[in-house]
Amino acid sequence: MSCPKSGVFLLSFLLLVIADSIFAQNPIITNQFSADPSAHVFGDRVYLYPSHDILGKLGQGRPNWFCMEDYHVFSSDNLTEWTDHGVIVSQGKVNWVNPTGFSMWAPDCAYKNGKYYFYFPAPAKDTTYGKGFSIGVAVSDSPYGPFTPESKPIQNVHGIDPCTFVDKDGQAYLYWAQGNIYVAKLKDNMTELASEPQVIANLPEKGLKEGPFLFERNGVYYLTYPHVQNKTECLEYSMSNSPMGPFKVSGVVMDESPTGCWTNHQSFINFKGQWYLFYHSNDLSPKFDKNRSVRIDSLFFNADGTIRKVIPTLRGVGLTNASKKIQIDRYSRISEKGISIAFIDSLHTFDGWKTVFEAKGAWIQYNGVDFGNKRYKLMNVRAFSKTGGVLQLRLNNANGPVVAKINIPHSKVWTNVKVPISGLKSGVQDLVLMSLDGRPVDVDWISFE
Ligand code: FUB
Repeated sequence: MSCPKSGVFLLSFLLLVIADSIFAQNPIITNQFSADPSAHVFGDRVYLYPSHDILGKLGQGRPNWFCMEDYHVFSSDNLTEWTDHGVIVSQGKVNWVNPTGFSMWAPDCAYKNGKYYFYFPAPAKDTTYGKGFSIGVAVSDSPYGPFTPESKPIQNVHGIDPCTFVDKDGQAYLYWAQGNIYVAKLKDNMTELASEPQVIANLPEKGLKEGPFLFERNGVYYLTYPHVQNKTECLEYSMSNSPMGPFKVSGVVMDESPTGCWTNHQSFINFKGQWYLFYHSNDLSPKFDKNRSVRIDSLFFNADGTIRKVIPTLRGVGLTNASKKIQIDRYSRISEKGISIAFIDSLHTFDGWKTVFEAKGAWIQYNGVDFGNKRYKLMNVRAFSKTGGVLQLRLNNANGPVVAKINIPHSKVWTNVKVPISGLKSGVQDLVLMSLDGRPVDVDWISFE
């Protein structure tokens, strides 16, 4: 969904200057936990509306469960550098929400007629609106807020995981989950239903379904949803020629999490001609899967319109500028032996990861480093080695030409090592860092100047 460019985007630019910048591959948000990503293209930027998992304290919602107090919005114009615009809605500032619920679950945002509508589920303060979750709306003139919450939740809607879809004819639809997946038309004001909620039929009956996200491509409407077929949630989809169905179950977009993260949650965008899948895993909290992190990978369609399964990657999407810190632990490929990825400090996972080289010939490959037209002469390596060790930088693959030899000195602390490079071509390159002597070396990042 796109919207007219206006003064809003000038203001947006000014705000970006003061907002927080984050650079990352997968996971894309590394300054906090983030889950249930709902991504949209508004103007020439991608806006991301995730849930905000926190580690709950005693009295904050249900112990050892999801704990969410507020929502941030993030934006990017290249999918690799994200700006955190800060909190847009929090439980204490919506008068109908239980301020001790800590259950601000999966949200969504839509644009219509010059306004942005942010939809969020939360338990209400009292039972006037029914038990369990209701769904509220907050309205803004810009995609990053300020959002003003409506004083009441949407009438006749009970459940979680709202998703809004505005069709080409301007008709908006609201989808949500409550055991089944429901749909209703929205009125032009986007805050009230225009039709009775109806259960979407023909979806899998066995196993939990939640998190509906609907998008349209070439006249086909894709209803996507996490579904538990076996132990944890897969991302699945159904296709139709109408936003209200009937839908036909069509396949799996992403298999169960390889790390055992019980939930997954998805959104899809087409940005500058490429389709992307936003989803989540528990990268920054491997021992507690209710503290999740948003990821992105590229998505492709078959000629018949069906979706090709997405294999989750650490490398994620987009190019990485050669002069920035290149986190090679978010690799494209890795040798089978003698190398591993670990947290820099397992007690402070937000410090990120390192690559641990432990055998001669072990290598890691990071694709898509953009050297542009600049003539780079030096390589920086942030490394740690108690013994000292020798690494090599190659181009293209593990057998490609050597462009740098890096002697890492033995040290008790992390050290920045600078070495000359030769034979490096301009443009976009795939890089391989390899251990030449097998002595143990940890690498945090590399960069070029
Ligand atoms: O984030 C809390 C809940 O977990 C969401 O509402 C579901 O979709 C699942 O991801």
